[in-house]
Amino acid sequence: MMRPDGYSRLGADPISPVRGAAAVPPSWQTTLHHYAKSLGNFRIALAGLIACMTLWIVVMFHSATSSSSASHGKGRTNHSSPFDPYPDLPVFAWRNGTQFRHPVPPSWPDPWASSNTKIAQHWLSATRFPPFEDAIGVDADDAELQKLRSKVGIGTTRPRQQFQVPEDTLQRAYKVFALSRGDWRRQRLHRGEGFNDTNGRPLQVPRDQLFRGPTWWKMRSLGEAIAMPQVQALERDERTETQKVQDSQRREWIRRAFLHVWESYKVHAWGHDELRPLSASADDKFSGWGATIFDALDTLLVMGLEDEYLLGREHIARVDFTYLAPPDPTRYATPSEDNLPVIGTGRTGMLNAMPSPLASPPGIPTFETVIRYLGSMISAYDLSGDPLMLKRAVELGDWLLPSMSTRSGLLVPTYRLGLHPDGAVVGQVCIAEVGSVSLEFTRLSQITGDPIYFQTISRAMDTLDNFKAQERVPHLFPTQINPEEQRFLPGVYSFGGQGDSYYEYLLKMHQLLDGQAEQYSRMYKAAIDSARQVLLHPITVVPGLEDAVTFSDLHFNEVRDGKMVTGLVPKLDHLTAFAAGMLSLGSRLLDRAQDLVTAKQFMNACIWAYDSTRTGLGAEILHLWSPQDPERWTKVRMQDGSEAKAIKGDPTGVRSGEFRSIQRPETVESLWYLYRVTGDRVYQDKGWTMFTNWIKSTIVEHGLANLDQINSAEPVKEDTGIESFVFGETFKYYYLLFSPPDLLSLDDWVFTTEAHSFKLRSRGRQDSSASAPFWSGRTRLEMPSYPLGEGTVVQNWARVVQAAAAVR
Ligand code: DMJ
Repeated sequence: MMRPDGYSRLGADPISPVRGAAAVPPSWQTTLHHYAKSLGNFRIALAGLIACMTLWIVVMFHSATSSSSASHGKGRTNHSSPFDPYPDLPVFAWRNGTQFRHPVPPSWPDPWASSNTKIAQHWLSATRFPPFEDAIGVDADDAELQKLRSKVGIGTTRPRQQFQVPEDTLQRAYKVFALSRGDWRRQRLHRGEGFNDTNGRPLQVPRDQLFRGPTWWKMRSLGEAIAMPQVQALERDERTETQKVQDSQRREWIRRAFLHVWESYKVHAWGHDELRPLSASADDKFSGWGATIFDALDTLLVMGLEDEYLLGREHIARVDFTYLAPPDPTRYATPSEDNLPVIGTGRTGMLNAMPSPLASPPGIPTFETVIRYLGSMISAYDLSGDPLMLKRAVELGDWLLPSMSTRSGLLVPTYRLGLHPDGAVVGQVCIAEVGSVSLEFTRLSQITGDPIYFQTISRAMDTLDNFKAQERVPHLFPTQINPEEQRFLPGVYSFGGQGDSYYEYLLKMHQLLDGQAEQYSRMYKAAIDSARQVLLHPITVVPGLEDAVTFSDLHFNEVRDGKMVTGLVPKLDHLTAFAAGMLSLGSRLLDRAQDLVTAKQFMNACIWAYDSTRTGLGAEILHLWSPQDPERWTKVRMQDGSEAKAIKGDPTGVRSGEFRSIQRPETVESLWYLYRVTGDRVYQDKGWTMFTNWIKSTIVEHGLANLDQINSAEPVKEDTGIESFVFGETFKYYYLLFSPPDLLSLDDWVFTTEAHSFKLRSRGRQDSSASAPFWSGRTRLEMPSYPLGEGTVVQNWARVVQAAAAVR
């Protein structure tokens, strides 16, 4: 399955050959022994034997990977290795495994002074974005800047003035929708489903109709809350004055870069999901509810951009969650007064038979809707106490509840609001999607006091906890599972795309619940122990790169050419980079010291992935050479005329890659966790270098462009939408990396997979309306006087254009 954000990442390369032999480590023998013991009859035992053998093969591959590290990493030759065609030649190695140097740029007055583009003076100048009072340590008294301070906290423009749909045209459109739904009603509706007769909107499935699980399922009772160990290295801000100045200067550039894109979004794409920065246009990949505004809400609050937040909340108040806009807005571009679509009086066609460019998507992407839309509103509520956010989060949460009204409790991946699965089977689903909506629903229960959301996700988590698989990598899940087919779990086991946040949420649920449910820490610890054995291995194919590990993908029992194949595909996937942050958080919360060592080693690899390219940006995926592949070596002639052997690849050690960048957050996310957990400023400098390289390569007049060919001197800028997570995650993590340690301390807040921060009850108050750490009170945040959910301008126009097309 390919997700809209290009999430799906199945290894494109053939599975690495499984060769070599090594003793199975005792821990694995024990695991496999227990595994076999639990198998009852002969058939099961046979299946178990096959599973054990495949796991044994995996372990052998893994051991071979580990043993080869000693020879390459240190540049020694290995005379006996069958995988080295030039055993007698010395190894050629770059320092830190990279031929490129990306020095730490200055923080002030111009980080891009050495580049040709006048970024600091032009796009990010103080004239466009006046700095905050006291926001920067130097130039704070500059007379020019003082004059500009009247604009503190504001962007520079109003959102695009959009032509409102005249009321009578809108009403006619609603009538068409109502008539068309009447057609649908003649088809069979399920229990609890229905439509509003006047406007055709779906009705919410009543709570008492929801399928809450088979009678044997009982909600586990929660235990006592436990005192969580301290996560952050420093309790107080112990930075020197010089460090504070430098941090504030860096923060200031990040704020201006954010505003550069945000302003452009306001002018060219307001209300749409994403801005396309080359054509200054928009797209609607996530239902057309304005994903960028939602995802940006808490970043606006954290950056102190309160006026921008007020604009955003006006939009949130109007979004109609029951309506999904067609994905390409150019097909229903906002008409003008003299060009109104005519809604005829002829026969009403079925809306679902609409020509495809005008058709609404069949449903919402449930997981994305939870992490981008629901999570952002809960976070905005926790940060500001804004009652509107709570109200709309509850509304959306209620719409989403029936998506888990399935036999297993796992969510329906593409869900039509108002539909009631009523205990139906869900089929094949992605583990990251079904396993990582728990934080959002749990926090919703905490802030409302209504247990239904937590109960609903608990049933899904119990299904995952109780999986009865005979053939499986213990405690891990492949990226695709079918809860109705639990016995065999072949497929790709990964910390990357489609696997990632399932593991992340086990740990963070433990934190959010103050350890009240043992299930989450137990599942997390078991999963990480297993992943350490089967997915984690040292990077040995990059001479000069010291102390670096990666989490590769394990392809387990996949059928290829009629044979079952198991093997590790050595790689470094940008999406896996979050794991360094997760492991460092877990090392503190669950007292797992070795996980912090691994986190640092994995961080080294992720930093190398940026350092080793020409742009200093990280690729989507790097497929690494297998340390057992003799083809990886080539002979090179040194300057002094002697011969040496070098590992192929650019970057060295990379066999092939996807050299695209959609400005993902995972690497800076982990830098931030490691900085907060260790207090080591080296992670800040790495982040600063990455940030300046990012802006240098991507900045264009209307935003920051996604790139192709990032490992070339001239990367190709793409006119694809800027993902909303750039506003919600990438910018926020960069900003926090240079913020005082008590700004969203990891001891007080837990971050969702979309970087939305939820208040921890042990430290903060349960009811956020009483405490609003990120709202100054200049404006009182009250419920709007107009009705909520009436539709944004974008939605209303799309509806009118659809209605006009539906009446023949
Ligand atoms: C985000 O939408 C979330 O972090 C998700 O869990 C996976 N990746 C993207 C950002 O890369």
